[in-house]
Amino acid sequence: MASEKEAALSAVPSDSPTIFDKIINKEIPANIVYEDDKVLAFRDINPQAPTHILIIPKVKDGLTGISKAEEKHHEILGQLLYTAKLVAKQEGLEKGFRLVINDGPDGCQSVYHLHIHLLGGRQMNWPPG
Ligand code: TR5
Repeated sequence: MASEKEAALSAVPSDSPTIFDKIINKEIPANIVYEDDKVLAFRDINPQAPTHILIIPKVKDGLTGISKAEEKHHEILGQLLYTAKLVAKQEGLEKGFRLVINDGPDGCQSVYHLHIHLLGGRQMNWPPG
């Protein structure tokens, strides 16, 4: 069976609903760590670090990925980043953390609903793979 990342390499960018819509609508369970009227944050099902959380806009509004951002998205983009900082604090990541946005096939994006990965709880490496 193909891994999530192998699947990403063949994923076709699309504006169709994704698994994240089902999480937003509470149709499938997720380990939610933060929620307000605009933003949802939940634990990644396949964690790449002791803390691995995805921060997403509740309304996609065309934001399949960061490359689709337009001027009208300034506010939600700021809210997503600020939420990442809040959640990092909530998770006790005082020693630091990493934020990642994968975009498109070369970026190894697998879910076409904008999301910020918050990774922490271990020493990160650089350069990333
Ligand atoms: O590869 P990109 O950057 O698009 O990140 C997508 C992320 O969504 C991956 O890290 C996946 O592990 C994560 N993912 C995929 C599913 C899922 C999830 N995180 C939480 N819950 C999930 N469910 C219920 N289903 C998924 N298919």
